[in-house]
Amino acid sequence: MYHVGIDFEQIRRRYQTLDYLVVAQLFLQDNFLLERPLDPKDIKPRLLGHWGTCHGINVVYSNLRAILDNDFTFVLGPGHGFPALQANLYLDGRLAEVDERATHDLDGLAYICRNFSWPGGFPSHASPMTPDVICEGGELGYALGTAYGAALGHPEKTVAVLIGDGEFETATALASMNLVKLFGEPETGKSPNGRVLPFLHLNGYKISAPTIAARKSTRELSELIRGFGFTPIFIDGDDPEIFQNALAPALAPVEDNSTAIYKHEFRPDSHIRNPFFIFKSEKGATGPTMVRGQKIAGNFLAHQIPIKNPKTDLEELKLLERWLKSYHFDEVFDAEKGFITK
Ligand SMILES: Cc1ncc(C[n+]2csc(CCOP(=O)(O)OP(=O)(O)O)c2C)c(N)n1
Ligand SMILES: [Mg+2]
Repeated sequence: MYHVGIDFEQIRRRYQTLDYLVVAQLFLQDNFLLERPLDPKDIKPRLLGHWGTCHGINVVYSNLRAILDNDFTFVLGPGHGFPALQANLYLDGRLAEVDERATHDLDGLAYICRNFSWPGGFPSHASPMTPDVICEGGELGYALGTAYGAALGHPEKTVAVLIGDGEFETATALASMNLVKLFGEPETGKSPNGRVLPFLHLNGYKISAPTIAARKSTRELSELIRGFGFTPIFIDGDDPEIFQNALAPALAPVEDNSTAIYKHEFRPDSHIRNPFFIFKSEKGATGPTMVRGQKIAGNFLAHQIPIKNPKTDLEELKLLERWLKSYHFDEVFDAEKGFITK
């Protein structure tokens, strides 16, 4: 009953498009559609950005978009994943509302890619120039507190917030977990506050080490989160159907369930109080798995630029080309017409 109108395949295609846009921003200064074989001169002279968190951001954002349409505020803790946020804002036309150069044709695509992490262009992190941003995420820790602040006194608002598992080790993020107890139950319609939907991005790694949350058993993590007053909901991997199945019951308005169901909270379809999603995903998923004998995806080495020398090393250039092609961007974007489908 929850899935009327939700096209899982479309969500999956959206991930691919967004992931391509991320990789193109990170690496390319030309040949954005791979109309000819990738050449060293197509690669930016200085590669500066963060890949590892991006697919996960695209997954969470895309699934929220599918179920909530535009009716939510998104707070991004890992602001270093800016290319993913930018890809979503570009694809949805939100960027073009504030920057007329971000068109949905080749010029617009070139504009966002060339100017990512570029002097005078877009910063490498989310920033005040990013539409709708209320938390930069450059200094980790403030995402959850910011989300509660945004929902305070706004019962009409739904604020989704993505917290990195590294960020989850900061004192600020952990202290902000207590805010749930000050917020009442917005879902019942009896609170003056909006709804906060936290997502812990359990990708296992921070900059150069595994995270503490990833070292906990499911039970330990679950009990920790429950102890703060949330209902933990685990989402394992990026399958849109699994993701939507986790989201839908937690987002169902209370009035969809009867008061009787609400009172019997052990009934399987009962209203879920203060959901807290734990989204388990591989760091650097959909990117290169091995580079020069080193494990990249599912490792801390996926955090920043996973292929370091594509401009000077032909083998790495080919690897990057294969990676870009794996997203089949030519099926959604035409050199003359721009986006054919989204
Ligand atoms: C307070 C603070 N400490 C350290 C850093 C440096 N830093 C930038 S990204 C990062 C790793 C973040 O890991 P996580 O939150 O798990 O994000 P993800 O794995 O999704 O990239 C760190 C430690 C920072 N930005 N802010
Ligand atoms: Mg992490």
